[in-house]
Amino acid sequence: MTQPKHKVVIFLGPPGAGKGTQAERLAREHQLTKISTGDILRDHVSRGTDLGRQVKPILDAGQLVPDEILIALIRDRLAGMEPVRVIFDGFPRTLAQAQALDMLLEELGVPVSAVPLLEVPDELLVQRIVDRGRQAASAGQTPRADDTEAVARERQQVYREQTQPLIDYYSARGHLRSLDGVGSMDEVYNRVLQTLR
Ligand code: B4P
Repeated sequence: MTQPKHKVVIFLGPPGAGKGTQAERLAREHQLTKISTGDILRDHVSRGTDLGRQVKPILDAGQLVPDEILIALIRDRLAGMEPVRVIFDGFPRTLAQAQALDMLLEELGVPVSAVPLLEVPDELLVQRIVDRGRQAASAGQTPRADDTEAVARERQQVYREQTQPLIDYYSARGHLRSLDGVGSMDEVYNRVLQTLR
């Protein structure tokens, strides 16, 4: 089967829903480039760049980094990409970001392929994030500063206020594919594949 030239998959879902986990495997198995804004920002923080110093307190507090910064980062990532075969993990997170992404894709003449939405109950989300923090600490690694219960709850609140409106945005455009994000990573991955068929 020939693969479509361009592919743009946008993972939506609350913090800890498993966007990064699923996007990673999908990218690996389907020759797509994963663009994770969380990873890009954390990389800047760990390298101590100007941007990293600017965004560190925002990440640590579980708030969103200003739209202009994220939009510029994504514009840079997409520049010169041919064909455009990407999975967005963590972007867009606001309506302004979604509109900017639509404009960038329109300039490139590339349509959105699908927007899988991972649905997971709030308590399980907090549990996953807190578990990740504990596992990192017990493995002798430095846990993410935002992987604490208090910051996880703050991130849920930010999601509800600023990112949840994107569900209607992509639903109105016919791109949204809701799926159950509860179950083993393999089970969820199989559901992701079904939504993309
Ligand atoms: P992200 O890095 O996107 O953090 P996340 O929402 O926690 O990730 P995700 O939902 O992908 O969960 P994951 O797969 O890791 O953002 C961090 C911060 O960066 C934001 O708070 C913000 O400050 C900033 N930022 C990023 N993008 C931005 C933007 N566009 N605009 C403004 N600011 C932005 O999974 C979580 C845990 O669950 C893992 O431990 C995983 O192992 C586990 N898990 C996954 N699937 C599971 C399953 N099926 N069963 C059990 N556990 C599972």
